[in-house]
Amino acid sequence: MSQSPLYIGFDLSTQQLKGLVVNSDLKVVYIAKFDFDADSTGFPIKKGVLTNEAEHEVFAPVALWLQAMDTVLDSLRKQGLDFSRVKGISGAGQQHGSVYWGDEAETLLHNLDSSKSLQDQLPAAFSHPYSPNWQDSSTQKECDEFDAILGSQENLAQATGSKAHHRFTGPQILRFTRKHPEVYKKTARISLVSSFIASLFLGHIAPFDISDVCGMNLWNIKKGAYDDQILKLCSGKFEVEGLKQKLGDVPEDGGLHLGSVHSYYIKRYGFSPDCTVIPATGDNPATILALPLRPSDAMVSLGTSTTFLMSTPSYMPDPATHFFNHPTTAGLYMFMLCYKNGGLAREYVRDAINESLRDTPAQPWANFDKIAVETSPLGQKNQADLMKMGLFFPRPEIVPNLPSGQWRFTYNAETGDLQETTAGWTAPNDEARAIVESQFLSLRLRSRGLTSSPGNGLPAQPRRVYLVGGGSKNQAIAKIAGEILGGVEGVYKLDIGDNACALGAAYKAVWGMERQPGQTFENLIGQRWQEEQFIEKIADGYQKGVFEQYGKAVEGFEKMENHVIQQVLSKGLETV
Ligand code: XUL
Repeated sequence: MSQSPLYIGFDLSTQQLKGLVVNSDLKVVYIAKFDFDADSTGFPIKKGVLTNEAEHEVFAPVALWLQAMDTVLDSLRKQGLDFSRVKGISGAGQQHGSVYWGDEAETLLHNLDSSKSLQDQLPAAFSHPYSPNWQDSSTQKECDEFDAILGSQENLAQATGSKAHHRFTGPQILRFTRKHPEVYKKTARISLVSSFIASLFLGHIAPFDISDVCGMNLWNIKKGAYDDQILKLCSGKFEVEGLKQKLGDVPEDGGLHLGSVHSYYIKRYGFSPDCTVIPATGDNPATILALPLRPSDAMVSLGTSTTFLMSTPSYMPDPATHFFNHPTTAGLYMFMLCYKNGGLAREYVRDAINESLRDTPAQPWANFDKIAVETSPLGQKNQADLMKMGLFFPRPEIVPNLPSGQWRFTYNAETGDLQETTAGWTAPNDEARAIVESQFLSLRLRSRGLTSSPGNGLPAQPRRVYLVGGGSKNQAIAKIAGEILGGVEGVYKLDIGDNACALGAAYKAVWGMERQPGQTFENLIGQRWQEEQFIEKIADGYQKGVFEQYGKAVEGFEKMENHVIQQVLSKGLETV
């Protein structure tokens, strides 16, 4: 058996912990999973979390993650992994979650006893047994204070990459100082889920990752430092210096060697003493590391909700979007759009179509797809027709901030006239194309300033569009995605199942350990990535004429959103 090096990427997400092992050629050689609901014992969790509905709190027991780590390491051993070959470890953590360590944490981590499990030894290291989860929405008051501290949401977004969000760690910490002041006082350090993973392997508390720190509303991205005014707010009635110590420094290099794996892992699992811990990052930043994503490439995750990720040299924050430092490459940023709606909205239309046809096809999307593809773009049979467009939100939306609802319009691209009307709409058939268009027009609207012309006189657009997640199998969606977003090289399906975050983390470890001085992640991974194994072109991207027509529709779409926002504001409807 070859002794070539191996690398582990852990993905600590909401519902499971995964450990995925790759070799230097990026080939996956082992995977172990621990499903929190199905495999854990002793935690009354549901979908990985506990809730306190009265206060809109969602949180996870940290000891559950220790049990998961013990089991995943055991499972890798049982599968035959020779841990002595593992040269690097990194991870991906659900973003925004925070872990509160007590005074004894460093000592307990340092003195880990290899005859015992992590779960046996570390629960006493935490000042608080729970980690607030990204689904928590208990921090409205704190978000209002964060949004106001620099004068406006726009200013907060300019400084930290995002306006205040319930789930972001800064507002969560401020609420923690108020709800648990005694515990906060006893808290020596605060980790993100990502730096918690690194801390377990280092045997002392690891610093925050340069990308994941941007999910806190505390880090001034342009200055490359915490924002003093915001930290002051976040420390509540406590000393700001105390908070600074709890947060710690943030190294800039995402491939930094944080240190060797703690002797606990050497003795208990046979890790090599030169196995090195590389900063773990957030799950979304790790996702863009699952392939050598180039600036101007876009990734669209079509799950229950839609997420759009791009690597870009431009920093153009806006309250509706997120910017993070790129997890590996200084000078680049990760742009993210995180919708609440997505798959569910498409499924409602799919079901309405099947019902209207009194059909239950073996392939439930067959009718939806056929109708969506047969309908002409924007429902225009010819250029003189009005464009049909709408918003379809079965759940309250945050991009933009609107309550649940459906709104249908017609738009005259020549005169700019926009009318809220269902006249001319044939429901539900016209909605098949309209709903997919609505979702992709929103992506184009919000990412259009970040793309540039690929040359040859072509308009600004992504180079490639990669689709991931459940909806990426759908050819009709892929076709419409290409027509709206463009993509000079086309639309691709990225076939890595649900392993994107763990793969990205493992690749980060490969890069951290094997890079030549100055070699970027994109360069190293690009040289080794066998794209034919992972991606398949499923639709054309840029199509002259259609792309430009959708460009006009984006103007109408923006007008439509603003119209609905004004309407909602004037009616005083509650948003999220
Ligand atoms: C991103 C976010 C979620 C979590 C999921 O801002 O809150 O995508 O990272 O784990």
